[in-house]
Amino acid sequence: MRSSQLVEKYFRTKNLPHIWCPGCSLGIATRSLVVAIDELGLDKNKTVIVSGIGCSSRAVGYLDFNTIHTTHGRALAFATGVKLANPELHVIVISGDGDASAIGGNHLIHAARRNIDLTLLIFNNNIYGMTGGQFSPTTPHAALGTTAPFGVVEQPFDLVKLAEGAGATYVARGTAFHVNPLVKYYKNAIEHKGFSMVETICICPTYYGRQNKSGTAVQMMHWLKDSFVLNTAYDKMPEEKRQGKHVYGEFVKKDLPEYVEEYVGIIERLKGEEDA
Ligand SMILES: Cc1ncc(C[n+]2csc(CCOP(=O)(O)OP(=O)(O)O)c2C)c(N)n1
Ligand code: SF4
Repeated sequence: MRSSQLVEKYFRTKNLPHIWCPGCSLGIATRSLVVAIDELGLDKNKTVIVSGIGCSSRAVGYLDFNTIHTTHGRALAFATGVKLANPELHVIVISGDGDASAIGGNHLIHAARRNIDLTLLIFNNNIYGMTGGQFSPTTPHAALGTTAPFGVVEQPFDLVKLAEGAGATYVARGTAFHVNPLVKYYKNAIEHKGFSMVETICICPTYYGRQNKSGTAVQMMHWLKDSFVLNTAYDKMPEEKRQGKHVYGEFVKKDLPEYVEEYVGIIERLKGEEDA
């Protein structure tokens, strides 16, 4: 489908133009989600998109689905309620790196542990964009932020490893440059039964880029292109070529009992015992 048709079908045009900064990649991630939904043929009325608070989370204001713009860090809690109330719905959560892994970190690990059938898309720009460039749990060590004017002294989370370690049954990482694989990961995540997490490496030219002298938005996109390597290719690279490279790809795909099915199953069993 052409972009103009996608906009007509899936966006609340009355809320456009968007307020993201020029060069911000959040629009690319949002468009990739819409393409994934369109290619999967999801029913808009059976699709709920939930977000927290942040630049990333503003996507739900533009998307013409059943949407909830919740509180900072709590999107997964709201999404859990929606899914339990109506298991037939596709429930997709959009969250920033701060939203998902700082204030919302506990919700992330427990949603993953439960293997509840939600799709979490973390738009990771390595910074708190909306509030002016404070460092987040994914800001690289020694990078600058408004709350780290001499460099971050902490080590960052690897969100893929975090989600995998917590029990997520589908885990992938894409980038805002590598759009075709990104759409594929979004589709696979939505189709997966259980907790799925896709991290999308985004760029924030306004706060991360300016503070860290990363260059223009175009130069930051070139950085994504040049430094991210598909995991299967990375595995074959000699050690010396791996320096400075990051990986994207699918990392976890497995089947485990899903939380809502188990929960509903217990209710049905107890009802049967009562009736007997
Ligand atoms: C309970 C609460 N604490 C703090 C805030 C302020 N706040 C709003 S967005 C945000 C961080 C956003 O960063 P991130 O989640 O990484 O999203 P981005 O804006 O970078 O997309 C913070 C701290 C808030 N709205 N609510
Ligand atoms: S502050 Fe950063 S993340 Fe937020 S809209 Fe601007 S470029 Fe995008």
